[in-house]
Amino acid sequence: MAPEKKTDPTQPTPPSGPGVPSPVLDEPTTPVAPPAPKPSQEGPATVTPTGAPTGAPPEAFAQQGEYLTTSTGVRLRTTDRALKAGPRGPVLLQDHHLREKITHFDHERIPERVVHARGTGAHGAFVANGNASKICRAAFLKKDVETPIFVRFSTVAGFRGSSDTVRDTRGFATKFYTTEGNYDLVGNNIPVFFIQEGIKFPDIIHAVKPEPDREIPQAQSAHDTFYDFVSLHTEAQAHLAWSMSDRAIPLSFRMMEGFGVHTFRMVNEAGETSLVKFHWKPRQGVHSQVWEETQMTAGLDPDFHRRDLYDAIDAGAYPVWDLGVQVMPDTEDEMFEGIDLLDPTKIVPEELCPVQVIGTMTLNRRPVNFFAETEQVMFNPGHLVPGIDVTNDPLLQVRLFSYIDTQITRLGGPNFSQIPINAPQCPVNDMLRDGFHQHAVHGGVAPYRPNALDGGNPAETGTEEAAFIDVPAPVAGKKVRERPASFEDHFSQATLFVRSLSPVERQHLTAAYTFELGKCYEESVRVRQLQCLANIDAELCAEVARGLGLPAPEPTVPPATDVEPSPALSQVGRTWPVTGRKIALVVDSTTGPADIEAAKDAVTAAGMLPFVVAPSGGKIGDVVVDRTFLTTASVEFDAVLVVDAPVPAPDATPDLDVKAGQPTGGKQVDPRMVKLVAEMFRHSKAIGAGPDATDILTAAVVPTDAPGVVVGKPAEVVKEFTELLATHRVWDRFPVAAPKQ
Ligand code: HDE
Repeated sequence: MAPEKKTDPTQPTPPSGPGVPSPVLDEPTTPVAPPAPKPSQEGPATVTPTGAPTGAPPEAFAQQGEYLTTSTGVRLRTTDRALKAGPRGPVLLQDHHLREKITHFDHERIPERVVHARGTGAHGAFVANGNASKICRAAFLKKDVETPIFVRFSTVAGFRGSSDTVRDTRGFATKFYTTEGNYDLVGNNIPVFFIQEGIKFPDIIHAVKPEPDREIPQAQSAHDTFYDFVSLHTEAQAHLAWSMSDRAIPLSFRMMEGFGVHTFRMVNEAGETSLVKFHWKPRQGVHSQVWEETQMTAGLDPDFHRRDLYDAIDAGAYPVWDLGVQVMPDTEDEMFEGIDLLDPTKIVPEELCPVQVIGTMTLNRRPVNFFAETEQVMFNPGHLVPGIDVTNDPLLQVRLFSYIDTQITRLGGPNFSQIPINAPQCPVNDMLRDGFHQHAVHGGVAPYRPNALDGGNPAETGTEEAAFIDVPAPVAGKKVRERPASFEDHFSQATLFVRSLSPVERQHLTAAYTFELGKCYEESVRVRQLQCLANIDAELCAEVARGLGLPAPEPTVPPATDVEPSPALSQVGRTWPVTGRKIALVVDSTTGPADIEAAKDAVTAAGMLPFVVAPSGGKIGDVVVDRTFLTTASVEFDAVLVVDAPVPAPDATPDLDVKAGQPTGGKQVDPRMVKLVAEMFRHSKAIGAGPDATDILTAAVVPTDAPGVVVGKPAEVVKEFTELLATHRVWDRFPVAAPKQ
């Protein structure tokens, strides 16, 4: 137990809460106890796998006591001054604390992940609804069972310090700490993959990572080596189409779907098997940024997604996903409606096989320590529990090898499962011993089987309770380096995806291809990728070719005429809850506090989050200003309501891309506000203005009768916002080119 925090009873409790300025504090001189370690920070188990006490107190590896010590517990008088031969003399080598402090610091970094280096983690819980029990015997999928989980979202290509809002696939990895051991669902936010066989993974990653001569570009696919590879290795084209779509620029981690990608095998109590594909469906909706927003955000707030997730959790707006499965019969050919279920470049459209919800995940706690949890967590698609098994998908098969292997370098040895974030929350009794960073103090003398000296411990379980041997399926065949003929179809699923998009999404897709290929120096690479586009969709190819100033080639494969679009693949056309959407309430220092309160109340009553944005910080009456024009930007909000039109402040930035303080009907308006509104208009976000605030709209060249622009009292505007934001953006405002005749 950590000692209780000491407070000085002679001192009054300082006032706290929103709007109360923080007192300026001196460093306290009375020692106080450190914060209590949370369960996942506690040290290793107090008993060994064979039940012998280890002697380690649970909190052995977190902070204890009130005083600064060395790593071996010796109290220190100071950590500010090195031991020297006289105040002006050289530093003495015998200063143990100095050497320990510097040496530890020198070794604080571990290698970042070879892919998915930049990530953001959160804790939560998964509650099963029991629907899966018909097809799966896993204990954590039984009705009402609640399982602790840890999720890590990531980008694939960028380094650990790269920005959140780059165009990339996002990792969506979930660790379920089940009573039967850890189960890891290590998926992505895109349901197909670039390659069909794991042996090609180093190739695609070498191609997308910064080019080896100059190490540029960072966290981008818009470069020659990437397009050189994907245009030659055409099985990458389906994933590439997804990557060029809005799916690769999500608005928030909270608003992404997740996919297991591969087909897995589930086994029920009766031993019957089914083939399944996993889907995470966000209750918050599936939303993306627009390209210009990603560019702005990457500069204004490179931690945009991380901050968004943690802000939401801190605010109690816990993100929720439903976990669903597409269930397909386990036939000998492992095909469904002509789709090869072992090919990870193919999806099964939801219209052909609906997603059935089997449980719900809520993220409700952020890590206490980023390194200890988010950086040290390790996932492995081979972490399976009884009832869930792999298939022969040749990509998945290689992953089963890679994920353990990489941790040996990354986490410095084979004992990474003992790190608290990775440790299962059920009894562990393995016969793995020793190695770097061994924390368990194993008792007994016989870490081998069979043995009699440790009483036969540990015992093997019956087949029924065991994992990894769920399906004793026969395996036969000649040793060959070949793949099935169905794997040769590289374009039909890209066509399916492209044709399932709404016109505005298609326009974004065209712009993304044109931008990325425009960044390639080599014309031969651009031409080759255009050839792939010709094989996917002639119109898309023609539009991209026009943008590049190159001729559109003829297809080299028969055109896919029988592709049925899958509406489920489009993010447009559905409505979603508006809960938690962020509304900027723009005010002036002269705006009446009652008007601001009324606007805040209307937004809050609609379940959305109001942010008061004013020319300067502090308070207006009793209302706290949440953001100033200096500390925020349009990209932070889903909609703006100009409650009052601010007049230009003396420090208004003069060099904005609007006419600063341009007169509108004789009144000056704040150019920073004009910039914010103009950007939100361009990004097709809802815009509202109070009856006295329309000067801003005029100055921002926003017609009051444009789609998604509302003028009225705050309550009326917010009411319309709830409808406008349900579709996320005002899609009608995007200039969609007329379809070609
Ligand atoms: Fe990964 N992948 N991967 N991957 N992957 C890693 O494991 C690998 C693949 C995915 O937040 C690495 O611990 C190979 C598909 C996620 O910690 C590494 C192949 C999918 C994460 C690795 C694949 C993924 C990783 C790097 C082809 C989606 C981040 C560090 C055979 C279904 C997990 C690490 C986290 C991480 C290898 C393909 C998702 C090197 C060899 C397909 C979400 O082991």
